[in-house]
Amino acid sequence: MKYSVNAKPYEFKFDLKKTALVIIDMQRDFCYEGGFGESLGNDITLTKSIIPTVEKVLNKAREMGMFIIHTREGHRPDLSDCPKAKLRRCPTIGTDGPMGRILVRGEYGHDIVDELKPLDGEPIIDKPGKGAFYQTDLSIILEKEGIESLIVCGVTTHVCVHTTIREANDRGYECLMLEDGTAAFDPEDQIAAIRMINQQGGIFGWTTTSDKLIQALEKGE
Ligand code: TIU
Repeated sequence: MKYSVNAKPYEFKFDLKKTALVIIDMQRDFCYEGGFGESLGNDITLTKSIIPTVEKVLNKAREMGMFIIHTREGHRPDLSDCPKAKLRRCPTIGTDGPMGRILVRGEYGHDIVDELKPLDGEPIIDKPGKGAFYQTDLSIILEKEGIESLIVCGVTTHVCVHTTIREANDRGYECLMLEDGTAAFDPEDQIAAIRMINQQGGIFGWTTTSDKLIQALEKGE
């Protein structure tokens, strides 16, 4: 079944069977007080605020039978997969916080927020970097499923969402980013990040809103 979404810079067309919803790093570490995001000096109000929107999209995608992928940024407990250069600029990684050790796999803060908890059969990609393709098995999973298009939401727009879309674009995937299903800590970064995707005729892909996507899914082509 084919669908067409009103998007920028023009209509985004996709085949449901060849499309994955990719939810980037909706972890407590980025959405709650005392996590990684806050430890870097950010206000997490905006990242937390998109949880209901992402939940609405996730529920619709599940209802439609879309392939769903969740990602988490984080490291092994011994931090052996955390580059020294990353640790130098993010020295809170691995330190104790109110949700456990910051950005460490297996800790409460590292996991995905309750509202967006993955279901059995929805792959979780644990990634050591910002991009979801780097040092992960995401490519293998997408190829095996015959995926050609990605609908991307999550946090943060200008960092992990952008890096993943840029990696995906270079690998030949068509990406639609949800403007209200993504968030940056600073609204100025959000505006710039959206423009950087859909500018120049869609240099990295398309952007739209969750309502427009849901409308398109309800209508069909
Ligand atoms: N710092 C920041 O904006 N983001 C990250 O470090 N990781 C993700 O975006 N997930």
